Amino acid sequence: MSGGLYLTEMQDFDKTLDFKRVKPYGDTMNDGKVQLSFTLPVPAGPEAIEAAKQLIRSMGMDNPQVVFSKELTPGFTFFNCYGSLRHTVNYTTIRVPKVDSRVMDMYQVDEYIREHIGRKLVMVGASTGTDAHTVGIDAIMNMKGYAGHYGLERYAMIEAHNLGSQVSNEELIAKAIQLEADAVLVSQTVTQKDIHIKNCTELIEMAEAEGIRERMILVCGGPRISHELAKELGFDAGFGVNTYADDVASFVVQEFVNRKQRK
Ligand code: B12
Repeated sequence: MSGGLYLTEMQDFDKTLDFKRVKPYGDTMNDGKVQLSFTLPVPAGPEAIEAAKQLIRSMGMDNPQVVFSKELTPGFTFFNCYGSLRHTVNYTTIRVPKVDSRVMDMYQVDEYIREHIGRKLVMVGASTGTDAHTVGIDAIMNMKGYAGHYGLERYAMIEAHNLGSQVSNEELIAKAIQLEADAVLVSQTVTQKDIHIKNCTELIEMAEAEGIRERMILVCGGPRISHELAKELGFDAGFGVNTYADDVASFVVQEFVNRKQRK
């Protein structure tokens, strides 16, 4: 179902729904109900509960309710609360930059490569810099894949090389040149002190200095990576949480073919 059609059907379903003034939904449309939990560094008791309620009001919520509170350790209280949010959001004006490609499954990607490219595509991936997190890049590349989606190593028409974690940008670029990679996949999980920005910027600068930037499709991914950020940093695409190999492979193969057609 297309997005526009879906919105119309939703408004037919409930006439009080206004996509220009959307509120959280609990029991009834526009009730604004929000559930939230937090900890305050104060002793448990009636004063703690009142403090939590006052905070919820100052967050823009009416009818604050503390439905559960418990001392975590002396001097700290945990709360589960409800409130009705006064704020609304204009959903109709929201535009989020997204990777622009048709998502295909593994079999369709392999078939697309056979038909439009006629040879295996080489993809080299790594978690770079000091980043030791491997689970993200493995989810995309390892044969067994992630959440029921096979990884790139399983694709018949993709030659996937997973270099693992803590790979320096020099090492990744050298390997990409040696393997004549068509795509380089960078994973960044740690973002403390903006280390991911430094890592990614350095990679792009090195790729440009080596004269390979235009020859390769550069993709970045990680839980705090958005397509918008990746583009700003000089990558061709960025992928965040809940990405599967299908998404990445689909983007790379279509971008590869589009580039050939533009030449
Ligand atoms: C497991 C884990 C570890 C393990 C890693 C083991 C391993 N072999 O990977 C260990 C214990 C080693 C570890 C260490 C550290 N960790 Co840690 N870790 C985690 C944890 C719990 C889960 C991460 C994970 O595996 N997620 C599951 C995967 C599947 O999800 P994902 O990474 O988001 O990947 C998906 C997408 O992002 C995307 N994707 C990811 N990469 C790529 C690449 C491409 C090309 C594409 C297309 C897509 C893509 O696709 C994936 C699948 O959908 C998170 C907290 C959390 N719950 O997320 C903290 C977390 C990431 N760690 C954190 C920290 C701080 C650290 C340490 C610095 C702690 C310390 N002080 O020592 C060290 C870092 C060491 C280092 N040098 O990097 C912080 C990061 C905070 C930040 N914003 O920087 C987190 C968020 C915990 C926290 N809340 O503080 N960690």
